[in-house]
Amino acid sequence: MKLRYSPTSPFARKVLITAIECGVELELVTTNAWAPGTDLVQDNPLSKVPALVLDNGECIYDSPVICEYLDSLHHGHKLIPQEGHERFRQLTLQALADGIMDAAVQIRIETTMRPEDKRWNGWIERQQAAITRGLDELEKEVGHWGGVFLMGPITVVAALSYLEFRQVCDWRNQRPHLAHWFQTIHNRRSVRETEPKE
Ligand SMILES: N[C@@H](CCC(=O)N[C@@H](CS)C(=O)NCC(=O)O)C(=O)O
Repeated sequence: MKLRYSPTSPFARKVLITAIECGVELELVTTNAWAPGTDLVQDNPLSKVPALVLDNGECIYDSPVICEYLDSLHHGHKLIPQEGHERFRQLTLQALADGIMDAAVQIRIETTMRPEDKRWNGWIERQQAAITRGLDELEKEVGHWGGVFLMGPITVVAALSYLEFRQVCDWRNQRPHLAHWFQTIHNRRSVRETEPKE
């Protein structure tokens, strides 16, 4: 299986952590989704990474779908509970952290790719407000995650690291519980070995 990814993408980071937690080996193929004429579109018509190309040539995309697929490949403790309330709690936490990453990526596009005279500050402020509300929700919820590293918290790690990596905001300020949890989780191999790099 080949993962088309970028070492700076928080969505790809989520998949890399998940693969390690599931004990699944992936061949990594660095792909620039923005490169004009990229062949990524043959695998993912949306031209986004991550995209997982299976051995039979089929492609699975959108990081939540890839993670669910990887979780289906092992018989150990599932990162996404298969049924019941806890399943939807994990999926909702994943959606919240994915939303924070989406908003952070939007800010980055707006501030580094869009020509300065075409920037829309109202759009940046809207994304920042969504990130702030999302982080406040995480600070309230973090005490309920327990010691297990399931799909929700995995996505939160990818989101918080990305905010720091791209200096989107100082999320630790005024969020001591989240900061403490993040510090603790950093000792995990899957987290240490997948740090974003330029
Ligand atoms: N919902 C997608 C988001 C993936 C995404 O936005 N990837 C970015 C990189 S961080 C990308 O490839 N952007 C290229 C583009 O938007 O054209 C997922 O969860 O996989």
